[in-house]
Amino acid sequence: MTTVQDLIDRIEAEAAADADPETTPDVGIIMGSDSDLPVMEGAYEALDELGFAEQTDFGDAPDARFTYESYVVSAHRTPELMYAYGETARARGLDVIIAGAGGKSADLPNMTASIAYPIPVIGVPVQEKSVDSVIGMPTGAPIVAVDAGKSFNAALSAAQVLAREHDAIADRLVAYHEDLKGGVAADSADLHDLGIDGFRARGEE
Ligand code: AIR
Repeated sequence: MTTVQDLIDRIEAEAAADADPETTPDVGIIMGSDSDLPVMEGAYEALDELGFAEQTDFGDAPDARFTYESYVVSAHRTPELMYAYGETARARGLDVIIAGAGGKSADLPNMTASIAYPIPVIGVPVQEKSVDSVIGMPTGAPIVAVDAGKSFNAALSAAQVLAREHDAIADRLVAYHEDLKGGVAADSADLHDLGIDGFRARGEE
């Protein structure tokens, strides 16, 4: 069975490999527990929608130019792994980290933000009660965060960070927003033109 030390050894070896940045994951998704997955799934959904591919083997990048990876990392159960992940983020070629945690002591995002600094960390409070512990950082120790459960938005924010360097991602973000606008326009016209009963019937078809 894989141990925490195995994972630390793995990511430290990857950090030492001096890999071509085009082959390393661009976004790292970490979460405090696999029980956070139902909430964190929005981040995967958004990245997939923007054309990112999942990289499951650091040494074997998928064909897609932009990629993400993910791990379960607990600030309290595996602090050594959290430290190693944050500390090696830059050397492993990550450009931005999305970190989600739940409960009242949701410390993975805020601690990772300090350890991985200056790599930006986008915190996802998995529950409403996690918001304060994710965003409550002292002056000089920044974190970017989304509202409780908004992992989809966290991924869009991560893409915005990458878009400063990569026009292709900026184009995908703009196209995504145009789609959203189109959806609202279609709903608006249907609500008006079909009337409320017709609009409800549309949803039942
Ligand atoms: N958590 C895990 N390690 C430290 C913290 N704060 C969080 C997880 C999850 C919650 O504790 O992010 O939201 C409960 O985890 P579990 O594994 O008991 O379901």
